[in-house]
Amino acid sequence: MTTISAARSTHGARWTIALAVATAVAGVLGAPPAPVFAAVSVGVGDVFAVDTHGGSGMTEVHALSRSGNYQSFTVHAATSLGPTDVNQWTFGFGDYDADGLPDLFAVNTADTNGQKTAAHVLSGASNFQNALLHVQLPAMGGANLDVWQFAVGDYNADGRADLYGINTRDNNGQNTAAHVWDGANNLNSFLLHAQLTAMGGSDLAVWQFAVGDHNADGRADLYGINTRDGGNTAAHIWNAADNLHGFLLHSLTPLPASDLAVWQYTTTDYDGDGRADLAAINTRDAGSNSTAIHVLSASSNLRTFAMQTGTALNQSQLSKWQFHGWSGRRGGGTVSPNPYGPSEVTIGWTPRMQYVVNQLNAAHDPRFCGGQADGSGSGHINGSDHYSGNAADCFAAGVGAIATGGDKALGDAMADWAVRNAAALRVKYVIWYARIYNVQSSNPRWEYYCNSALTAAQCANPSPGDPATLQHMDHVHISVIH
Ligand SMILES: [Ca+2]
Ligand SMILES: [Ca+2]
Ligand SMILES: [Ca+2]
Ligand SMILES: [Ca+2]
Repeated sequence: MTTISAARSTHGARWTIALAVATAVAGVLGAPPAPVFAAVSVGVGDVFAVDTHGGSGMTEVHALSRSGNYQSFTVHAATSLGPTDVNQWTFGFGDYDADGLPDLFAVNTADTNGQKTAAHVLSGASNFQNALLHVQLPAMGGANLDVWQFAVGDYNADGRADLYGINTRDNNGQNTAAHVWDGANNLNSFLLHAQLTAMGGSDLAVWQFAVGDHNADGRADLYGINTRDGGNTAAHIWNAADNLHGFLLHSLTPLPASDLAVWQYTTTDYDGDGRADLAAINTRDAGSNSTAIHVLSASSNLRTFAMQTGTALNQSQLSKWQFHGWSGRRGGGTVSPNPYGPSEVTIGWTPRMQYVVNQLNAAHDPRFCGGQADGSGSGHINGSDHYSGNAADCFAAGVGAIATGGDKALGDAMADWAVRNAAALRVKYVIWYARIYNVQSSNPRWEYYCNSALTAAQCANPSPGDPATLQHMDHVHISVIH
């Protein structure tokens, strides 16, 4: 195995493209060890940009960073898939193997000499190198992408991403129909066939479809974008919980009518409320001389912009690029204000802390939460909020482990959730992965954390076991105001 890394700079961002090249090693018997790749590092609200003819010679995945206001990238990956033709291939992102990381779905609509449609899934855990699945879709021949559109989302809230296929000319052109292949059954069976309510046949030169969880019930709903509703772009959302029969929303957005040769629509949870916001991508924004993003918030019923900006990606062409948002492993739900006042208890959590734990369990499903101590001394430092029931330790990895991969992504998501909802939840501070966020600071931000029971060297490089736990490499600590 030889690993070649190439780096170049643009827009101040570091581009690192790692290519793994298998080579025979003379004199070594047996199979070479499996290559180990760093997992994809992506945040909720990021927007993936698939470059079908990347400079590496492969289909590449890049991701524009939400936390960087889309002025920087979180991902640059040359996938194990060669260059692809957007007239034949289409893409989506979802968590196929339930490890918390987004996987790349690549759909080949002209497999077996055009006779079949096939889906390839490349794992986020391998930075889109290793194949999790290659399957020909049952009951599908080849598909014409002028008629069919594909999208990825979790239809049945089992934590595994499913594949949606939209046929805009079902029933001899009289209807638009949605089919959903079950991720938990390796896309070998269907979860749904449905003709969309109040839709005749549709024209993909005018309509675009995307999926995302609009109402935070964990099920990915179908967004239909009509780019020429009078002078505006309109959105309609069919409810997954109602088998895409009833509507969740009809919205005339503030976007003017748009040209699908230049604009693309996707969903992403920009504001982290667990509801999929609509991202309108203008690939040829003259004002910023870049690919621009306009985000319409789900909480405003897609009527208010949460963000409009040029990005770190130059102007692009939809004959080469495709865009898809990332809303996280599951919806976070809407957080209502913590109804409980401060109080002291001798055993267990205060109602205020218990409320946060309940909300976190619903939003992000930690391995377990603990850390309610009775004050008799249980390893926590003197004065710890644990002794008054005002702190919880919620584990993303095994106790004493240093979280990696999906465990790290889970911890990141839990910590990010606690910080973003700090005001509503009455959070005082959060500690995760050797960083602390003190909400009550005059300048609240993530800062380096070193537990007082450790030396500086141990803090900087904690070993598995107690040092890893003390540096919060395995769990997220949340304290509430009391
Ligand atoms: Ca995954
Ligand atoms: Ca599913
Ligand atoms: Ca939903
Ligand atoms: Ca949202």
